[in-house]
Amino acid sequence: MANSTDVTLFYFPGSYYSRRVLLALYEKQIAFIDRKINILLGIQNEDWYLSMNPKGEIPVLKHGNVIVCDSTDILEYIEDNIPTDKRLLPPRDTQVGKDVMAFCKYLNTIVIDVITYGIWTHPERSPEGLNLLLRLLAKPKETVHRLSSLAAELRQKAEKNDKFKDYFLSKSQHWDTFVAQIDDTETVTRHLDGLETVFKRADALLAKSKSDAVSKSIETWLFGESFTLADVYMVALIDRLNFLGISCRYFNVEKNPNVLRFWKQARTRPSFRKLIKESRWSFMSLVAPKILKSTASVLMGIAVVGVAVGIFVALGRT
Ligand SMILES: N[C@@H](CCC(=O)N[C@@H](CS)C(=O)NCC(=O)O)C(=O)O
Repeated sequence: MANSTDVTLFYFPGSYYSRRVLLALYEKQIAFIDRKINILLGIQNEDWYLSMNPKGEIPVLKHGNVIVCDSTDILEYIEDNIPTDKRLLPPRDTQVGKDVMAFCKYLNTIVIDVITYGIWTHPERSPEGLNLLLRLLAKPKETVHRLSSLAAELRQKAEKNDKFKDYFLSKSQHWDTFVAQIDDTETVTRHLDGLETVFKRADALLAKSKSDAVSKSIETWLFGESFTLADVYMVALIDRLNFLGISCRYFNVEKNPNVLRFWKQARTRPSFRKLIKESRWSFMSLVAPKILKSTASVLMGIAVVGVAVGIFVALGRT
């Protein structure tokens, strides 16, 4: 591991953008101080966090005294300022460097939040069925309700917090618009359909790098034989679609088979294995209180009914 004890990552294990950064850090074997920010509890809206990232978003990377927000900027910063033997971004003045950057930019146009919550709140849109964890959390109506009340809570915070008033107001407006978007089937369908082109393009790139390879047995990626930032972005995308149970729509043995080969290869990488292993447990520890809370209310309900029936039966006997 690179000696990078002055690197701290503020992130949430299940977050799409955090996972890109985690993958890159694992690929480059950069050690870092782990600061999980539970966005389900709104920690990103606390004053200390907003002073670091005025957008109230994760991930954030702190390197010494330097604070970098936004996954794309973080990934580029790591490449330029935390050197290791492994580069994920070929020099920017080469054609391949430009191609990698352009493809990352293209993948950044995907509105992953609308896709994620669009499926989460309407699980019937997922052909493979939601991941078990999401099923435990996905109470469609409750989620829409929670997002709407989140907007109201943020408006209240705006009244009480002068320093970050504008932030809270704009975020509450964001959630209002967002709820309308994910509730609108046409909007979600448009975003889901848009992914068809992304996967077609990725498949064509993967087919080309395979045919350009000197040996057919060599592993190839989006832009040749090296695993690059473009691959990091693509892995994070497929990982998310897989979690939502919708990846089979975009690639399988017949449709975009080069993406299927890519995904099989990617899953065997130590960085991806580590991502899955680490995030499974840390994600569970963050969402477990919520699951336990809902399970506890069910158990409590059963207990109350049980006691009531017991009293009823006992009274009947006397
Ligand atoms: N453009 C940003 C997007 C970051 C982002 O949207 N993060 C989400 C989690 S995946 C977040 O912090 N959500 C919490 C909130 O907005 O309150 C990036 O690339 O890092």
